[in-house]
Amino acid sequence: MSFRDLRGFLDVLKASNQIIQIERPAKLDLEAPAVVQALLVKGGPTAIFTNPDHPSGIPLVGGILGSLPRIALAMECTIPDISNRMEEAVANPVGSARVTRGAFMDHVLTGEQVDLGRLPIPMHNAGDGGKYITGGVMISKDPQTRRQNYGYNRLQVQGRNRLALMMNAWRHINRFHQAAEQAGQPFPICMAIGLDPRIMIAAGVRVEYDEIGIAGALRGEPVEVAPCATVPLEAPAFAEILIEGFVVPGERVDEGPLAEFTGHYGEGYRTPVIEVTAICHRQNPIFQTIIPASFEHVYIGNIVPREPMLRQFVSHVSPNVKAVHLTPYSGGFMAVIQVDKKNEGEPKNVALAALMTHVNIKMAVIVGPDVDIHNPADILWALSTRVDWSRDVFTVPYAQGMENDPTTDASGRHTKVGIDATLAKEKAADYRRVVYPPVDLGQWIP
Ligand SMILES: Cc1cc2nc3c(=O)[nH]c(=O)nc-3n(C[C@H](O)[C@H](O)[C@H](O)COP(=O)(O)O)c2cc1C
Ligand SMILES: [Mn+2]
Repeated sequence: MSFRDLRGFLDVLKASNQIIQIERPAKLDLEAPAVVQALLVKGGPTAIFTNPDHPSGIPLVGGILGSLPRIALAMECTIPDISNRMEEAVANPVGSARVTRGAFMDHVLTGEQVDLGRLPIPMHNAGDGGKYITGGVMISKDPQTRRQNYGYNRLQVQGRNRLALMMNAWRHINRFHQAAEQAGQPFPICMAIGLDPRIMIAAGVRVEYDEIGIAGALRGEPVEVAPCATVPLEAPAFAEILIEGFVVPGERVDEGPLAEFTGHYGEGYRTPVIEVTAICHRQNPIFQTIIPASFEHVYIGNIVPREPMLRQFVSHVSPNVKAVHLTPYSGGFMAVIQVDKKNEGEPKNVALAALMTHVNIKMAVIVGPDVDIHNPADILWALSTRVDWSRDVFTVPYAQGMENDPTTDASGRHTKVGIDATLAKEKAADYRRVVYPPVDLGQWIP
């Protein structure tokens, strides 16, 4: 079943029992987002709300890429193959294909018609600073090279046609915006909402070229892009909704807080402001959101883009690495590596390599080939039964960490830890793992 847009992927999810349609009216603020979050924590399907309490009648969907089975469906591969597919796509980008008219041009609202209140933009959590667009992909352009960039920036509604734009210092869009602002130029942006999930996966990656090429590689053919209505940018032709506008030079506004991927609230920011010039949408659009601080947030931003790098680093020190995983419930701070060790010291070397892969990786757990790295219970079992805590653990004090991690000091440093949770070789004969045969429960439970 092939797909080229969010609608097509929703059909794939339906066919795989990965989405349920909720017709019962749900409150847009706090209620529908809490239901999506509860589904993500439970595992299993996510939900599309056909009746969120909003006058537009636009359905709300979330959690699309919030589980490994759904990510595998989006990437058309098996779960163990996700990091291979990603590595290949990043190494072999496929340029986009320009079409003259995007489907989003069906309805173009400009001038006085621009009103963000027309869209079902939720307040996700009572601790959030307001209504936020979190599930869209931000498109901008390097004023020097003219290449486009895809990334994520949360947008806080500040009025009918104004949005606060949060950009971390090291983002590509931040560099482009600084150049425009220094020249006193309004900076054009386009927020595309409701996309082919491969575009969403691509936008989470950091590369020095236009990320749409990664989406093309995952698709196996170029992604169609079309000119925006009011800004000099190109957007995915089959996006459900576009919000176009310009960042006003010199202006700043109070923004936040919003649940961060670490599972904690961060401080508020002073951020630039977007003046919206157009809202474009397809016939019967669908509004997509990402629950802030959810597994989906972490999978897109911290896991899928980084697992290929993690595998490269640990495979460099050991040919016996079988699989790697960054875990969603750890905010991507914990790496779990499965090794079929040939030497007793090998797991520690693998842990050292894992901790070097990315500044965010704070904890490396090495397990044996009999441990399912996608099952938290299995990992905790290995930690509980196979670790001798004074021999099998090493710490690296004062290493650079991710500054939003609550354990970091004022300069962003904290202690990293490596744990050898493999069974000691001399114990292997005496401590065989208890295993029951796999069962297809579908055959036993109606
Ligand atoms: C759901 C989600 C929300 C994000 N929100 C923001 C944000 O508000 N500001 C920001 O600077 N980065 C945010 N990020 C991180 C980056 O935008 C993202 O990782 C991207 O790869 C950066 O693109 P770049 O390398 O082109 O700069 C978010 C990531 C995700 C997945
Ligand atoms: Mn980029």
